[in-house]
Amino acid sequence: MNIEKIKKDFPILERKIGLNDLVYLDNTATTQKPLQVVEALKDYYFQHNANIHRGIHTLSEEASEMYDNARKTVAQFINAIYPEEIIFTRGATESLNMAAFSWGIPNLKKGDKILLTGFEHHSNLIPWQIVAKNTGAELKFVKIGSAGIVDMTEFKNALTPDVKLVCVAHASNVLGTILDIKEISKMAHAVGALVCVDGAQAVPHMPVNVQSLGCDFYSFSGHKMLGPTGIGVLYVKKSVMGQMVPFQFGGGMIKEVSLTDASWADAPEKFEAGTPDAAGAIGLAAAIDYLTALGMDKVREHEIELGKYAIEKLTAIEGIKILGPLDPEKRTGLISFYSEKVHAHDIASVLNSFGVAVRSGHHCAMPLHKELGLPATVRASYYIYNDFSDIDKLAEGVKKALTMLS
Ligand code: 7TS
Repeated sequence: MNIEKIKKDFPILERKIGLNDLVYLDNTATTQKPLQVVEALKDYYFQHNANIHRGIHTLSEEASEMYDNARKTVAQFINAIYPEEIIFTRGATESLNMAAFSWGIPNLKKGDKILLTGFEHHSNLIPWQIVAKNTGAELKFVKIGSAGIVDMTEFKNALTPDVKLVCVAHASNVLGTILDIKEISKMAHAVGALVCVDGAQAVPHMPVNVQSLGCDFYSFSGHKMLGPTGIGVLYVKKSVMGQMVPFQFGGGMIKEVSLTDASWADAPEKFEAGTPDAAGAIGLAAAIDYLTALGMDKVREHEIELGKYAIEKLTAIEGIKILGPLDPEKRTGLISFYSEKVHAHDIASVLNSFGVAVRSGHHCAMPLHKELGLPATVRASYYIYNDFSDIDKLAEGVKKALTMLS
């Protein structure tokens, strides 16, 4: 990948933070947006803006077609069989809440188990806590090994016949660990459980093929993959969609309405009540076109190279400990670390004074941090526009922070 050329598509990367060039290493939280995505939004709003599927005037027809095409683009990107399997949401959080409320509450009961890992993001934990409270089902957790890796034998043993749903992150937003979803789907289906995947940290970083993964639900956010904020996706396998009830009610999702009753449109409209974020979907499709032109296998290769380099640089710093697997092939594009002497927020603050943007804290994975006995960690996360010099600046900044503060 030609990183210099890619950087030119991201005007924000020319910014200064104080006197320093911006080094943006907070891509797990959100990525920056290329000109092509902003141009697609501008073109939509300035040339085609109308409410979709509601008018027969030209603009409404154009906007509707663009929105429908965006759904097809998403379906192709993750290799869903039917575009109707793609439900647009506000983001991964809303997607997971939809899976929980539309499928979990009506289909689970007392005695059923929901299986998760101990490293789930709060967005793939709390909705299931609520489902458990409302249905009497119980949550069950697969332990994470010391190297941040989930042992497949542990997973298999946890898959008792009372497990009706497995809800796991494809990649952890703290450890970086990538789970073998294909194997998990096979094992879960063998005991009759469905599989719901939180792909927020996977889809932006690696080729994802929902048919080959074999999962039943797959969620992700547009803003973590060059797209706009406020748009996300819940993929639901067609054979499972019939088991779901609508998540929200109102315009756009009905077939027939009387004063006292209503019936629902077919999916995906059934799950997209109200005026959808057409601009967001079109912006997401532009982001997907951008990533597809680069090649998702190339994106993955680039992140493995950066990961290898970042692990080398950070492990060489005395007093720094890295979380998650040390093999870059087993992790996605992020690296979390800590010092026993200097608080994560202080390291992040010193890094910021050198223009290096990272995140510090519990990264919305408080149970994992409690399990590790750490109040907070620093997380550097890289993407298509980062290069080795960004990792050098990170490592230099961390060394300076340790010298200044310990
Ligand atoms: N799942 C995972 C694994 C995530 O990392 C995130 C966001 C979400 C779900 C929720 O996505 P949202 O777009 O709906 O907010 N993770 C992070 C993070 O690690 N730092 O900021 C947001």
